[in-house]
Amino acid sequence: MEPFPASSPALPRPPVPGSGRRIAHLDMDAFFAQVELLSRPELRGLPVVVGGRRAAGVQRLRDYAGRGVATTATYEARALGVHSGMGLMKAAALAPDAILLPADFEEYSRCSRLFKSAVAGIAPAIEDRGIDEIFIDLTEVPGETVELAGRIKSAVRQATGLGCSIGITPNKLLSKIASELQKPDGLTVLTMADLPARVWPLPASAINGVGPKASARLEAMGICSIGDLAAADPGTLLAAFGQSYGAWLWEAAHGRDDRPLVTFREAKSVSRETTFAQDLHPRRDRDALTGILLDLCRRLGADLERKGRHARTIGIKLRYDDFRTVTRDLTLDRATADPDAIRDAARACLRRVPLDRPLRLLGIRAGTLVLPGEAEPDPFGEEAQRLAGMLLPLE
Ligand code: TTP
Ligand code: MG
Ligand code: MG
Repeated sequence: MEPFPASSPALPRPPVPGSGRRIAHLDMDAFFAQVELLSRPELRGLPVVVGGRRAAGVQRLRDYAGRGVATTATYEARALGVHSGMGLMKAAALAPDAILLPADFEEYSRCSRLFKSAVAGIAPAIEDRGIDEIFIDLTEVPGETVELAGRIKSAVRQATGLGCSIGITPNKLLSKIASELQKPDGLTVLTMADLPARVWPLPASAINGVGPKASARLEAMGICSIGDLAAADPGTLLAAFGQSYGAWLWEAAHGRDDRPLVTFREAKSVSRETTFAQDLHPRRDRDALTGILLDLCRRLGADLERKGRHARTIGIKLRYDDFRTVTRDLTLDRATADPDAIRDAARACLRRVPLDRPLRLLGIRAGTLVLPGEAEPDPFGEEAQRLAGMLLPLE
């Protein structure tokens, strides 16, 4: 077994990737189906499948005809063999009495934002991995691991009424595997010492990044489990899969993964811009420009709403008729997705650029995206970094 270096308890240090980290992966259980059950509690405990057309409403799976697929199914329906991505006709053959509900993506997005905000209230360093899952860096969050995970699960349930499963390990790769191990309502904490007993017996395809093609090739080489992969000759893997993927496979099988979390703060900005059919003059075409500005602000606000993010900075981009481009931006006191607040910020930026010649293009950008209501001040922000910097010379 590889020794796993623990961080020094005596000195607070900035976390070193891969050493002594505490990374959680949280994944909602049967997400779309659970959300549906919130408004239809009478269906709890029954096999329920989400998919199909909205117009069809609620029906028995046996009454479905068409080419739709299941987005997900409750664990009761899974016990009958139904799973995500399965054709609904095939699912009907396995579970004719199951209830089929149409999908309501807006509601799932709303619940997604709610559970992520609830977690951010406890642990703000979050990497968004999609509608129903996140990585959370718990390294710097005070509290014993199991107790902390319990608090996170309660906060998610309180905010949404929904259950989730959490895996906690030293890195993202293992946490993603661990969160699956005891679904639903699971909590799985693994250390590197647990690797042989808990991870090596799993199929190689349990590693995120080993798809059907790679696992078929591995199987053809006699490598079925993660343990087989860990025991394989690295040279053989390099020869079969190439330098980079081959080496990665071997590292992954040994549970090694130094990737940092990509948190919201590092996430990209969103922007909207428009090039005019004809150049517009800031004074002569003032009304047309105002209309375009308001439209861009509305769209940008809707983009942020859809992403479930608020912006801390708003910027503008102007291109003049001679193709010179200028940008200005403004940091807001409060993060926002409100089109009116975006418009006010954009106008404040516009007052800081010369508006004396025709324009070809106007753009608006929302940066420093955060979760609505995300705890402020940011514990991983300037102050924490300044402290980390001050402590560095002691190392
Ligand atoms: P998953 O997290 O993969 O699945 P799940 O939450 O339904 O079930 P569990 O995690 O407990 O195993 O996906 C999250 C949601 O994404 C899921 O509820 C529906 C949607 N989805 C699809 O629409 N199509 C798919 O093929 C998959 C896998 C998921
Ligand atoms: Mg899920
Ligand atoms: Mg998921």
